[in-house]
Amino acid sequence: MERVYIGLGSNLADPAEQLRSALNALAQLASSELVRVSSFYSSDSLLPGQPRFTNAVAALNTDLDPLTLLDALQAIELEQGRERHERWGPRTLDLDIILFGDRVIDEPRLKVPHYHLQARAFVLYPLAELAPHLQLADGRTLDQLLSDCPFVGLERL
Ligand code: A4P
Ligand code: MG
Repeated sequence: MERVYIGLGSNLADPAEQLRSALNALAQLASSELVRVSSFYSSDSLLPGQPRFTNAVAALNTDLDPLTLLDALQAIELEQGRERHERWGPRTLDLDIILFGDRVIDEPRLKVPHYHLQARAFVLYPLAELAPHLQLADGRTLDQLLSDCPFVGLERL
């Protein structure tokens, strides 16, 4: 099994409920075990004119290969996110693979570590709850990333 960190985000009218549904689906993924979930955090959207987001990070152990996991995450997004697509735009449910073990993946459909990791407090701070001593494959520590990305505008729910 490999340890994977998944970023969850929603800006539906009840985003926390959207995240809880997604976590239920993650808990039922084949060949995988949902290990821990961070607190939920609220922050303004990076996309102008959209409602605030709720974000969290989940730790998953899995035997799935990365693209199979991505397929599964996209199926969950479609099942639970698409229904209200028109109402809120495309950000109803976003499931991102933040880290997949120590792997560095650079495929058209999948870039790991997630490309915006270092710039996003709403990913870094929940990740730090689950893996405070994490070190990336390139040697950067989570501590370094956190010190470059202040806890500004983030509200722990
Ligand atoms: N893809 C490549 N790498 C990955 C990966 N590591 N994990 C590809 C998941 N998917 C990955 O994704 C587009 C394509 O990225 C996928 O088909 C997959 O093959 P998407 O989720 O359909 O599109 P997207 O979400 O618009 O792209 P992205 O980059 O995830 O959007 P952003 O930049 O994350 O913007 N503000 C707050 N406060 N909180 C948020 O969560 N999120 C966004 C979304 C904007 N503002 C936000 C938040
Ligand atoms: Mg995404």
